[in-house]
Amino acid sequence: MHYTQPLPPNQHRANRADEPWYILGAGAIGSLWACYLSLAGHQVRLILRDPVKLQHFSGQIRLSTPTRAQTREHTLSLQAELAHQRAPIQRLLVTTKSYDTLAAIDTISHRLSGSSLIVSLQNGMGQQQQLADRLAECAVYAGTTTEGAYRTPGQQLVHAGRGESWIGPINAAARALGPTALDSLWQLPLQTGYDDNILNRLWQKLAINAAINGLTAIHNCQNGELANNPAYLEQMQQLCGEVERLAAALKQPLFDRPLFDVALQVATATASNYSSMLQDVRNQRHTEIDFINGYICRQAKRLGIDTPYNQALVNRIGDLHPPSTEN
Ligand code: KPL
Repeated sequence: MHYTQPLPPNQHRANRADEPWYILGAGAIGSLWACYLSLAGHQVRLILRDPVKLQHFSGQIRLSTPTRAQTREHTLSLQAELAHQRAPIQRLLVTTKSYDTLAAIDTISHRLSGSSLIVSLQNGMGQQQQLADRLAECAVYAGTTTEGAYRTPGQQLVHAGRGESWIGPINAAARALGPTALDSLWQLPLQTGYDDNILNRLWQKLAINAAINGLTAIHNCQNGELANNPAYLEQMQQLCGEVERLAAALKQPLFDRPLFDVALQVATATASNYSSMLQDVRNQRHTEIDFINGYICRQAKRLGIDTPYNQALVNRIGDLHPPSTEN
């Protein structure tokens, strides 16, 4: 990871709190944050890359939040625009798929400056560092979330599962600004914390995704089915062992108990979920395999560690749907 010295604060910074939040990647997670930011009174603008999508965007998102007692419904009016606009972007949430990050950022780079705040909230690993390198003059934060959200065919956004999110700095400019620059995110009614050592959180999520997502995709099953099938459990055990060996070699702490136990607990707690990778495969979209198990394999190769189970999974998923590859 490259760290750079922060630029001196400039006049834009003082007024950043009034600036709109731009959302790059208006999938379920991006739309969820867009809705909560809008409900909290912030200006929000979705950045769409495709003129057809912009044409079809109704200008509203219907957010449905089921709780045990009732389902709350909100209809939010949101603005959307194309990337090539010129208005400067001071606050940006990046929620694209991991493999799309740099291409998406390139479409708006002319709107970013040394006073822009960037927050990546994505699965996978590698793209956050690429973002920090590409936008070294901006304050770049990265985060991870277990909030569950999906869109229905009727364009409703369902906030299906309450999770937690962690955000922290990944370059020197963000480290210098610290958490207060992101006050608007902490004030949302979502469980979100600031962690200076965000890399650790990213690794924990990466390890869990490496143990669950690809397996559910090749076996075409819900997360909970992994826990009930001895053959799947054996594969999960092997994947976890390889990830743990790599983490140990990198001196990257994971959990205070075996990864397999944690992954099993997550698979059981999210038993009825279809993992994001299975959803991608079913919808014939690119998967994030290259930024999850693929990342593990690339790092392991650098250190001469064998990861046959992770590599086999990358190959199998590649056969199902070619991943969008990154270095
Ligand atoms: O993060 C997930 C994903 O599907 O991407 C898990 C934790 C596996 C839940 O489905």
